[in-house]
Amino acid sequence: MKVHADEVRSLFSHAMSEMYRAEVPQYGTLIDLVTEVNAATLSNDPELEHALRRNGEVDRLGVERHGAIRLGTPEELFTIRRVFAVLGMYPVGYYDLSVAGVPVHSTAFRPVEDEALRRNPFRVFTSLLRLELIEDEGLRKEAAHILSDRQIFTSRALELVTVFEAEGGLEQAEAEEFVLEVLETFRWHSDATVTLATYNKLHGAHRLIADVVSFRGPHINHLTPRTLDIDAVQVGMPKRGITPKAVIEGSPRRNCPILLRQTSFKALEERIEFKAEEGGLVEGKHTARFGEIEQRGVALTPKGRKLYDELLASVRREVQVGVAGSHAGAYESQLAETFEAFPDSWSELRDQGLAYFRYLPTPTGLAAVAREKVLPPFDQLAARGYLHFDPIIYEDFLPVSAAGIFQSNLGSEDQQTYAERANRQAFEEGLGAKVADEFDLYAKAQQESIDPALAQLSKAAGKTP
Ligand code: OOG
Ligand code: NI
Repeated sequence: MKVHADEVRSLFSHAMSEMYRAEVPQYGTLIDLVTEVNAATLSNDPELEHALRRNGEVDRLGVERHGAIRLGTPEELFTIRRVFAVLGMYPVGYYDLSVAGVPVHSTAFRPVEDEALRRNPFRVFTSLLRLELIEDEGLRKEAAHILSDRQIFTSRALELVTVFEAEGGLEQAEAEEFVLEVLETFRWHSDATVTLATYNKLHGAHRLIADVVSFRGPHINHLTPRTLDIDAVQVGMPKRGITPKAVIEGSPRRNCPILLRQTSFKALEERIEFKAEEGGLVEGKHTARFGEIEQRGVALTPKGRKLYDELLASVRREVQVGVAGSHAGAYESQLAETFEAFPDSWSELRDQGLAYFRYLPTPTGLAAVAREKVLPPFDQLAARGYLHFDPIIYEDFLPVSAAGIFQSNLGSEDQQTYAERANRQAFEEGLGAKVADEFDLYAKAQQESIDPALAQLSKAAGKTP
């Protein structure tokens, strides 16, 4: 019998978490802190606990996390899409980070169906290096040559992808083997494939280029658990010896969380063995891996997102936070003040069409329509208490936040700008598929809750829907 992709993804996300915990001790500390904060938040807020339970989110909370990798070539991107498909993960969204001085563009591989998201929402933010943004032609060619020589997937992983594609699934033993094989692609290597001199040249062009080109594979650079109270975790981190970045990315703290708030802590500095020009090995260091936490809120409609983007842009025009954290206080007060313009109750967010919700008929509503034998128009149902609505959680990423996360781990010396901008078409050509539109997915999830809710109410009213 074939194993369900959701099951393979759960095995995989668990294996990744174990690997990362063994490799990066601070990740384990962070997981413990997040687990404590989440338990405390749920016990202090029974209403939140009920809402999460209705939405099937309580169970996924403990296993929920995202990771990130950076790939070197379009061929790697093409193959990773096939690998993630075995795990029930598909590319959603296009993120252009070149505007923020990071020479990559990205997508997020994630489950897309409600049921799959409930089982395990594991996501991987996947970036592709844009070598065309390296100005020095010699270096660009050298980097391309180094990358063309590497194979980031094991041959058995590739075989099993082919089996999956031919047979529409993997058997249990194959699935377990696949997870172990794919783990190899994400593993850290403390030995570089290049000389220290080449590493330094690549590093001079951009630290990220050195990170992608100098190693055998796209090591996972962070794994991020989801917290229900990011402010509490931010405050709790220093007490456990972890220093977070100066400000939390995203909206300010609100009653009704929107989109995504994130914070990270600095990469470890790790010892690396480089090849020596004269043969043998030479020791150096490299920083790539870091920690991050996130709090997820309601998915916004295009109208809501436009408002969010405008408010955030205005704050960032007013106050720029330095890499070392200067002006962090001013930024936070400006953010709080500016976001007062963003409605902060579920009913306003819904009435103004700013966010997506999942609907359920209420017992009151079912009883009332059964008595009255009529079904009031849709837009009156929530106001009358016939329909209950819960926020649909944002499952994606935010380019401005992602740029802030990249930058906080790169350091000031790497701030630069690139003339060339988004190139979604080239990205999708490499990927070998179109990326899904996140708004379409949320609108569909909302509609898929409205349809059965209305059918139930119609049935209670004695009408055929
Ligand atoms: C990815 C940074 C972006 C997020 O959560 O927005 C990211 C990277 O550093 O490779 O992970
Ligand atoms: Ni992240």
